[in-house]
Amino acid sequence: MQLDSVELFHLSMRLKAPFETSFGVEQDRECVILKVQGEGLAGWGECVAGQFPGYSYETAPTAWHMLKDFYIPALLAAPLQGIQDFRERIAHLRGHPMARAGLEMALWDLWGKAQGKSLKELLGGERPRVPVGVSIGLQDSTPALLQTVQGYVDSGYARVKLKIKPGRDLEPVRAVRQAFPELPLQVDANSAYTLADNGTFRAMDDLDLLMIEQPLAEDDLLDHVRLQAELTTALCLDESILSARIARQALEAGACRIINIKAGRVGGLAEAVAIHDVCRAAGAPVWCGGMLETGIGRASNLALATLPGFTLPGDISASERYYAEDIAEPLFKLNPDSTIQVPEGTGLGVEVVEAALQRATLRREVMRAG
Ligand code: NPG
Repeated sequence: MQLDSVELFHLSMRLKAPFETSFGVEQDRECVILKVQGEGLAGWGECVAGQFPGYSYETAPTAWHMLKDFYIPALLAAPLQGIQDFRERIAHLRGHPMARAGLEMALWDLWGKAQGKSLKELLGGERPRVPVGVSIGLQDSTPALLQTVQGYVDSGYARVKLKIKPGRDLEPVRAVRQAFPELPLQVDANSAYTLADNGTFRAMDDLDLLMIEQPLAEDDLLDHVRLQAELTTALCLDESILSARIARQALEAGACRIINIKAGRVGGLAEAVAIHDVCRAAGAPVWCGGMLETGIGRASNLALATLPGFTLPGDISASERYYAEDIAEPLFKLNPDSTIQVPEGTGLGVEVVEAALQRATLRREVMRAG
């Protein structure tokens, strides 16, 4: 396929409510949107690197640099034979998985449109809709948290994830469990603890949680093995799982029993599918994580979550949970059974609203082939 150009957009979008995690508060979410054009078609992708290096070392500006100076020149250097061709061209470049995943997503969208297939079909997905939950950031007080949980339960979410950090963990999580005894509930620490905090997690073992996500450092599989051995609750790894190889090793070692898959974190949808396959072979359930994506990235997450190993609800909430104005249509709505319909159209199956995109754009640049 002959490609003509790649356009980069650095966006800042105001979240409906600030989102607080153990690494900071986000009110305006930044990301980089990619538009790849060729043969009269356009493919869109979303790079999830944000404003500051809290979740990962990548930021929207570091992604911009990698895209502009390395990945896009490699892509535009020759006609594209397929996704694997792109992956091979950049395989010698170390790190920056979010930057490469954003561009790869745009290529999947373009490829799907060229083939007349949806992303779900290209990935080998099965289901027309996927089970979803909601992730709730740290709240100012326990009453505020209970109210927020109640609001999401009332709007139909059948699974809730709570963010925790040292000092804001047992008491609020216990209160939610007490108020919602039957609610499928899980917690996410975003690496904020060490093994010395094992007492906190032992106490959580009594709260009937679906899982405890990423309690310890990203590069610390060994202590996760030790912690998992002390608990009956399953540990789930997110930040630690950077590739299919690490996923296999983490499961083999017993560092976790569940894996959160984010295509952005692992360098793209192809690697995400490889992780899914490793987990499925090992009998470990997976679910699709979220990074507060716009409708572009959420369409990609929905397609990924149709693969058969995604047996747990994803962090893929309805559009209205995130932004006053999204940049893609149609908006995703929550069904009464806490699922979301997966787009059926070709590629990602969403249309970008260019006026809304422009309103959110901080800077824009076009790079052309040859
Ligand atoms: O619904 O997209 C969503 C948010 C899910 O909690 C969520 N994401 O650590 O998984 C995470 C967290 C996150 C958000 C991480 C933004 C980084 C940036």
